[in-house]
Amino acid sequence: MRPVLTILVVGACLMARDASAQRVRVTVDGPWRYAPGPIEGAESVGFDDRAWAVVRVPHTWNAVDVFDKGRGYRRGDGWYRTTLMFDSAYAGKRISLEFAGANQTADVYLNGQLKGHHVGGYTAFTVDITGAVQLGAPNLLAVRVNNSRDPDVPPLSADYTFYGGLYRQVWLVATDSVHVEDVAIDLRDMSAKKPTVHVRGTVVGTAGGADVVSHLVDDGGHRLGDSVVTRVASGGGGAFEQLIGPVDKFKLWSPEHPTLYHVITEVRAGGQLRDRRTTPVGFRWFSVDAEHGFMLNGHPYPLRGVNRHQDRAGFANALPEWANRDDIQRIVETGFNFVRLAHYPQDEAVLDEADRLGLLVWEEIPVVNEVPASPAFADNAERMLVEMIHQHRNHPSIVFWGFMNEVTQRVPMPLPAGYGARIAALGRRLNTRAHAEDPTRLTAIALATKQIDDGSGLQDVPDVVGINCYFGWYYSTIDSLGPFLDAFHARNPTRPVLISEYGAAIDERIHAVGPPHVFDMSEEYAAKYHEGTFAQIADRKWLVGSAVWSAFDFGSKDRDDSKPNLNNKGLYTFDRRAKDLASFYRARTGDADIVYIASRDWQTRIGYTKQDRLQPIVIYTNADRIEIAVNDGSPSLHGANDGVVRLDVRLEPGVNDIAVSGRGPNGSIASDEMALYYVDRGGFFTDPLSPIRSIAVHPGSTTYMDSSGMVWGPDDIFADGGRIVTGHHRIVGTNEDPLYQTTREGVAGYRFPVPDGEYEVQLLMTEQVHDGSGERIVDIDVNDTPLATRLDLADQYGPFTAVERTARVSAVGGRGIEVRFLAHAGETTISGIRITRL
Ligand code: GCB
Repeated sequence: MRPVLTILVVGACLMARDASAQRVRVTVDGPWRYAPGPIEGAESVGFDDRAWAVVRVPHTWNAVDVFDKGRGYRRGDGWYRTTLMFDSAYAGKRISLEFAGANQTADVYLNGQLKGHHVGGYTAFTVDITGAVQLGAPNLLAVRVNNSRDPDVPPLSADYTFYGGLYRQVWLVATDSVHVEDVAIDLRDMSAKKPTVHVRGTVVGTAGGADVVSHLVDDGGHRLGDSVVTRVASGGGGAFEQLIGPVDKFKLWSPEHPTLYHVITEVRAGGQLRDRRTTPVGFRWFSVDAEHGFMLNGHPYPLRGVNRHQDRAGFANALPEWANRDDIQRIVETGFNFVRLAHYPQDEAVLDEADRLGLLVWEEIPVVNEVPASPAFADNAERMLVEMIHQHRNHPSIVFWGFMNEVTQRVPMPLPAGYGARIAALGRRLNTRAHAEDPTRLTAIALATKQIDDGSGLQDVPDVVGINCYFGWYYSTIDSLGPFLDAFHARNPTRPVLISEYGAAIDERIHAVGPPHVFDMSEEYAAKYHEGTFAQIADRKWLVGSAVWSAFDFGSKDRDDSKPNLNNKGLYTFDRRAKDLASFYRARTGDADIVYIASRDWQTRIGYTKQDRLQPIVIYTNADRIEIAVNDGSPSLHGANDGVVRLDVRLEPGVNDIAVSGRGPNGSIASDEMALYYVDRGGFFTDPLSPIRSIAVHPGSTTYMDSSGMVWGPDDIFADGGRIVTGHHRIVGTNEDPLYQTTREGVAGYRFPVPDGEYEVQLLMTEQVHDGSGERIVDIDVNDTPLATRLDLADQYGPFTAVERTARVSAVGGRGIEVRFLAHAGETTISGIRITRL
């Protein structure tokens, strides 16, 4: 017999004391069954789904394929089925399903009947199933989700992955038939500090009329004020409107003190309490202008923030609630007061946490890059905007509604006539609608620097224009940001401007030896970029604020960086480990006293000579000066420059204890200590008994730590000729892409002056220049042992494929190890050499 999968929604809960006022809101945890579609008849009750996978919702079907080395990912149908049981306590209740997010269209069937359809992957939707539920019998819930590209549905293209699935919670909600359908709260006379809380909403099911009253309470449940009782007449639309206040004793809400109050709205009918809805309230007001930037509660308050994409290692976009909350906690702990939820509405838990922890929010709809002329696209965008505002407007953390990102950057060619004007017209339409839906928030869009002053007029549409600035990364130099901003400000003196994005790749495994270079992907270049960029931002008090791109590494299928399929500009890795650079912001924007040795990502240093023992370290701090002690040496004093102390310390082979301390702005002594490991590879070349058994080198001026902990250092001291070629193409057959992305082309050979003995020599190669056969043909030998004869990487393995060749060789007569290359066609190439003494 086929087991019935039941959801046990406990009837007793509905029958509790205040039976009728009790709302039930529980997750539909399944088990769910899932199968990739399309599947004929999957919505019907008699359909046999026993062969389907058992999954948990939230779920995405793209958790694996978006991270593989192939291009593209599955976009199409996916079916979910589960069974719901309702006991007699549900009789007469209004029962609905709330889908917090399904990417990107969904059809919801109960017992074979289509009960709801939703378009758009990032806003929630509710499906009323009251009439279709059978009490005391299994109810089959089937949901078809589809994440195909639909030219009428934003987003069409963007630098992030459009994972498909029922990827946010599904909630079962049961209420009395008389209940509060929605509530919207805004504050009046806030800036006079005598606020009145304005409560609007609708009550449904009021056949015999109902009474509505709202109370304002603090955290401890104490009442600060009540509305009068409003009679909602039967037969009307059920709308009510109430005032509470003026409230005179209250605490302001701010990131420093996020004091929350609640409005409790109660409905009575037939002499009974039927429903109770709780809505958060934070007493704050804000404004922007082009002179003072952002003002919170009457004071200039520069927004210092990050952008957040929602996906995370191990979950993709199918996050449990805690993971959404955890991200907000991390952002706050890193010292930020602002987040831009890029590039789409995010989970309710994110906003709840932002309210609770005090994080100001820009939330936006996914109108990114491509905007087709289709009226349906524009209608969908507007509907998403309205859904986002209705769903999240009661969160005091939200200050900006955003509606476009870089929409005129990737334009179709040839440019259709009137293209810019059409996009600006859509911008005006969305801007007007956002203000009409919510006059209490400001509007914002983000433009790329080259879209500024493009004549479309788009930049003048929203209240705040965001500019995504990548000076010193995608273009120009780090120092050009300030002059660019000043020129824009001079031309547009009344335009409030926010730096909606700035960032650079931060690969925590890659470290620059010597001066870092743009696109070497090292954390050192990123440090230079962030330190330089932030200093220019902080100097310009007229800016509304700034947001780092981005808080966390995030999925972007087909992006070829040092971490394929990811955008690695996060201050945290995809699995939420803080990169050292996160602490730069703790020092620059956080409140707590901090001294941090920024070498957690570069704990193992290597070198060959005594000079190499002098190693750079960076300290991030908000103390003016700090003391540093290395091992048993006496401490030295160093002044901090804009939160940064940079110096060279002399390390001993082995473990080195570094201790730093300094008095922070709050007066406390902050301190930090860590061990740095120095591996003296010199011994490998001088002492056959050295504990150093392996060395590894690769072309370029960085070190790279692979997943086994081996540090690959620059190869230049061993190489004979050649030039460095770096690309960022994904490499098939390895997880160590950066090792293969840089090659030495045209190298004649290498000499490693090792002592006599037996060695294993491993060569890493890839073809990143040619794609045809016969274009590069090479022989390689190691101490006369042929390792490759007429090797044609493109022909034999295909381009961008990791190739490894290993030889065992003897070093005799003081010859060391010699690797010789001979090209029959094209040039020689090499990506890395590892040598192990046997
Ligand atoms: C941008 C986009 C964002 C990208 C980012 C980048 O300007 O708005 O979606 O991910 O640049 O890293 O290139």
